[in-house]
Amino acid sequence: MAGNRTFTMIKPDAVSNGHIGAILQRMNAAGFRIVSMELTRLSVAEASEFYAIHKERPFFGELVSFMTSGPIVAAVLEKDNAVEDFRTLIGSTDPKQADAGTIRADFADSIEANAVHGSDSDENAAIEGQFFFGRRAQH
Ligand code: FUP
Repeated sequence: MAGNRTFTMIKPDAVSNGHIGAILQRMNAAGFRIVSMELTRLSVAEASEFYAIHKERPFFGELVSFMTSGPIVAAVLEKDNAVEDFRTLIGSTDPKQADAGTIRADFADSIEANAVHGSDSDENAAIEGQFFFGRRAQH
């Protein structure tokens, strides 16, 4: 059965471009409830751990430096079928491939500076929510 929680980050590009409010509005309008949320900044160690699955990829160093370049908004969101529905809402990783009307199509600058993160599985949603919020992700 699909879970009802996902984890998101509004990434440094979208925060510095002033899109926090517009992106949260899209999430709420699509039926996601905010369970936990924090404006914070990742250390190099935290970004490296979060993206450890990509550590052998050629873009890893640039990804870590981008994700630590400014504040992010981390949040746990709740909705039926949360992981899949949220990935539909944000669109493809590369904004040039993202469907019209998705968050990445409308707010992302590039495949790296792609405005938002969304968990890719229920298991990773739980791991990522725990990584940021610990037991507070359980509210
Ligand atoms: P997604 O699940 O859509 O966030 O995409 P991935 O897990 O494939 O990638 C995670 C992050 O790595 C992306 F958000 C941005 C970065 N990335 C690049 O910078 N270059 C690439 O070619 C692919 C991903």
